[in-house]
Amino acid sequence: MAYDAMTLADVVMERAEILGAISEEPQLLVRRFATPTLRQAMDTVAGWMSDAGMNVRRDNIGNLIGRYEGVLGATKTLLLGSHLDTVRDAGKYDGPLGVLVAVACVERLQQAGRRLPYAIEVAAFADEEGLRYHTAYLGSNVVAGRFDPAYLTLVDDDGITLIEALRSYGGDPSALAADARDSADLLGYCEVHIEQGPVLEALDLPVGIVSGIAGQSRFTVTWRGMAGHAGTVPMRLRRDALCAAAEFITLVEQVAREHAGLVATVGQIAVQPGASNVIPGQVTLSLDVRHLDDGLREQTIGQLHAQALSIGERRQIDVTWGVVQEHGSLLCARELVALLGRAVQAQGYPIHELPSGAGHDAVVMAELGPVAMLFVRCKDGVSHHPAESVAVADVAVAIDVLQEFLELLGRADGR
Ligand code: HGY
Ligand code: MN
Ligand code: MN
Repeated sequence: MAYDAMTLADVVMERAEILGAISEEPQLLVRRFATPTLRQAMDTVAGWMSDAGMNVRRDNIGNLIGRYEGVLGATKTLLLGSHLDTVRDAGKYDGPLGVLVAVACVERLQQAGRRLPYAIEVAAFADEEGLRYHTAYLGSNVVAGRFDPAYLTLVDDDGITLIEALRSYGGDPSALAADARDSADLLGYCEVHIEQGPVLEALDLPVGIVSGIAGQSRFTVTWRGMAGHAGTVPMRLRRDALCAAAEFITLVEQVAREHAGLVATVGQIAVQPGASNVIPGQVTLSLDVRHLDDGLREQTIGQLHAQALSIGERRQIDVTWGVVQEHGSLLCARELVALLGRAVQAQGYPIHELPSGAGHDAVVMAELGPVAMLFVRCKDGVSHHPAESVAVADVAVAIDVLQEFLELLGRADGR
């Protein structure tokens, strides 16, 4: 097989189709943490990694890590990768593209019989989205030594705790701390990912370089009122939890619209008891707030929290505000951004830097060392949706850019 970028890009697209068919549900793509479906996807990628000359291992949270040795005596390692778990009704490329492009670059090295002055490890992370347990980055947190054992008691929608899910997946919860990666040999981490936004398409650019990743805060907000008969309780005597939550949800949108770059989303809501003839007694909703400026994000959260309590007081609804997870914003490492820029220019494209509103495993991998990300144009900027798509020609550009980045890193400071 020729190993020019277009051929490799065709292989990446074929493999993305194969992974896109590995789902927990037949009608839509969903692949959650610690499920047999995720294991099937990991096993599939493990085969491709082995074919590319990589030694493959798995850790106890379910990450898959392929390693391609450097030249004899190489002492450093560069981490590449992304995630294989998905959101619900997902697209095929959010996560898998980064893993497959990284494997393609190793494949090209192997076919050329080449080794770099450092080793390459490609990580397929087991849980970036947090769909099952609502805490993003479970996989990369273990690699970075940031896994919080309290997560083990989290319960999914089927009442299965994380520790039970892990055990049935074949992981050893007591070994998670030992799976943390020593950072002494790391040159850094670089992730290729679809942009999940409209900027590159508007600029007619195939790739862009990520300048930074917006901080994000996730909450669970619970509204407790009083259930009652929909036909007999007069409106003035009601403590309707859903009406209180609805007032808050429209406020979330209104506040987010007040600041450029601020986004706030209520993506999940559960109503109890959930009968059409019963006044809702309890509502639980998710809240996701993001901005590149941590101060503005924190100020917004304080404002929304105070307004939730005020709505609750006025409506005699008990409001509880639970923090699920918070990550500060991250600036990508300038030295790696510069190398990526040279790699982009070497392919004949202008450098365009842009921030990421989406979170990525790179946020956590920054605990271990310098990180960089390369964005790939995606059609209409659509993501977290089955219409998510990339052009094979743009994937070919990403492969060539990453390959050039690997070479430049190998030549950097006389490695
Ligand atoms: O939610 C995010 O930003 C990412 O897709 N996990
Ligand atoms: Mn992603
Ligand atoms: Mn995502």
